[in-house]
Amino acid sequence: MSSPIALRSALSNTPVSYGFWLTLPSAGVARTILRRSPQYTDGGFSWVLVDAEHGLISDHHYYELNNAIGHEGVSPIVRVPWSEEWMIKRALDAGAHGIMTPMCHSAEDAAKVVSYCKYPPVGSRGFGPMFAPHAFPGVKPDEYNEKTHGEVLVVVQIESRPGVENVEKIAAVEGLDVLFIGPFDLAKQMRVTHGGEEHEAAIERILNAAHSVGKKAAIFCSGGADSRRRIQQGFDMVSITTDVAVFGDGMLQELEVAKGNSKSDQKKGGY
Ligand code: 3PY
Ligand code: MG
Repeated sequence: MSSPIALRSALSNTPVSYGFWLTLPSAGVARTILRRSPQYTDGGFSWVLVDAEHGLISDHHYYELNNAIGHEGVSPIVRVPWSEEWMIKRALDAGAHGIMTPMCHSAEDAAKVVSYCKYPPVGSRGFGPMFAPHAFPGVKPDEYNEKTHGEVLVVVQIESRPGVENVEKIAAVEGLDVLFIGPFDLAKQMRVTHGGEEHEAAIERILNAAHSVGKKAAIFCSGGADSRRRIQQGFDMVSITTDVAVFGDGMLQELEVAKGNSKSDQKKGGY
């Protein structure tokens, strides 16, 4: 099945959908990473999480970021700061291919997010898609209104104790596509050790709840090894790392090579 939304196609047609976290409001950073990566059909990225919850990104950056990412054949998924209708509407009107909301605690919370993402009669999204189609290559204005908007991905984060306790009911909400685990908040909100038994049991329960109703399960990962482990556990969608982690680690690694403290096996030329 092919969709104007790359991530929707990737979730249907590939075993794992890879993404990364964009925290800097830079289309140049997003495009630089995506231009160096293979197409998602060859195992590259199918989504970028545009982080307006904890990143330096805000409302006025959405349009440019969504367009840059969308025109690389990849889906911009905007994590809005909170599950407010007006925040979701602004991100969708600026061309988000999907919305992610933090801290979903109940089926009612999830149903509201679905409603905010869809036009009536399904939901309550206000109408004004003047700019939204621009981030979908080849989609004409009427095509966005008639078809594409209904395919935008609805992703909620499960990262609290009530979220875990209600996760089977949340997963069953119609129109919800993905349960996304925020492992850091999950541990803190549950007041359990990150990586400990209760934390891992909660993660497993969320994964199973999603799969038991045919929904997708996703998780934030702190690097490739973490992602690998979660793929082997059965996750459908993993983030690899963040832009800032790569910049910080990469710069430090080269500094250590320059100081003779570690070896580089890469022969680099140019920038
Ligand atoms: C968390 O770990 O809490 C997240 O939301 C990932 O960014
Ligand atoms: Mg979180």
